[in-house]
Amino acid sequence: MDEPGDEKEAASVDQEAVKEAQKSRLSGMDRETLTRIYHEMVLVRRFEEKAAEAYSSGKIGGFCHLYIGQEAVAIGALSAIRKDDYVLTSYREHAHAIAKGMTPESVMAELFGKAGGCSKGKGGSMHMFDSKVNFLGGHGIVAGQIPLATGVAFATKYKGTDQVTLCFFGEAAVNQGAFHESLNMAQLWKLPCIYICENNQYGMGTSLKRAMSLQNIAQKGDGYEMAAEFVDGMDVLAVREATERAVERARKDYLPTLLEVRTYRFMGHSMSDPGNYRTRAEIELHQERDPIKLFAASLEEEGVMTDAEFEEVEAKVKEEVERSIQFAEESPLPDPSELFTDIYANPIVPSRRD
Ligand SMILES: Cc1ncc(C[n+]2csc(CCOP(=O)(O)OP(=O)(O)O)c2C)c(N)n1
Ligand SMILES: [Mg+2]
Repeated sequence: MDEPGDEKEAASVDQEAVKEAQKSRLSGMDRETLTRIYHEMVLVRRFEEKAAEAYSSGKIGGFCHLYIGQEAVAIGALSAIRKDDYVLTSYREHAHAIAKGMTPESVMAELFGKAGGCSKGKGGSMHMFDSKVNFLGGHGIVAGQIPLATGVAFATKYKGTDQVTLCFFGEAAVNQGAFHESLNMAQLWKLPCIYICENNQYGMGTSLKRAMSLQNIAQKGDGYEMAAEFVDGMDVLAVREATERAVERARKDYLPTLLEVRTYRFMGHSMSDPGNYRTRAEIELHQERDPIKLFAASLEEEGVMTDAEFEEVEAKVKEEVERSIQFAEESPLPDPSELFTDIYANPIVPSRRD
């Protein structure tokens, strides 16, 4: 690593550059869209802060991977698609689920393992799913969603629709064969799939630098002659714009795109991660480029939102999150009769022990 002092300076210069770029982008956008994007970013941040509290007090169990720090990626990309487009992602999916139109109530109740959850309380944090809004998971197997999304894109093209599929995954998934096989097929068959690599620079406790030979992920698109872009994942509007370009390519010409979106997770890999593999100073450096603070600063400096309006968003979000907690608390546990419903394998349940 370079001298920490140098990095710090680079980070603050970068922050100014991002703000300037954001400000020039938002000048062409309407106020309502900008406010909605900001609202969604704050909603998913506060939602997960509350989920972390509920986890610590034992109300949520099992695995729980938070998205705090990465909000600009899901919110920016999903702001560029239509309601009938498809989204698939990994286990770090609470934000994508909510941004795709699932209610905070159905996501929080799923975290609590309650019957009112989107997967009837049987999936938990990693298995958010709602086919009504074309959100097809929440997948626990690293890279498992990539061939599935490729198949969804194949299906939409086969049916002759102009829907696109967004497929999100972490940078560690790029080392899996499934990534390469899918990109090869998508380019060869011209499938309207947008592959969005959320490069948060760590796969659990392993730094990208220790695990990947070619770390320029966007460049890997060249191996398949696929259009690819590197995007600043702390700038919500940069993510939105890059996704818009990819969406146009996919809708008009059925062409796939690979986006490498550089981001950073502020929390551990999961709620049980002690985080010994990185320093507090490193985390703080990235927190200076907090995507929500950067966007808020741009909105304020350009006169899009006032202090009173920022407070209004916080108050509204607080209510929304409180409602989701109350819904989750009050929702019943799944009935034991649900134990064998919605599962692949048909269990042979012996009626008596022989
Ligand atoms: C096939 C497979 N191998 C290993 C694991 C264990 N595992 C869970 S998350 C993870 C790291 C994935 O990192 P990345 O793809 O960068 O996503 P991030 O967690 O950073 O969002 C690993 C190795 C798994 N779930 N599936
Ligand atoms: Mg990662």
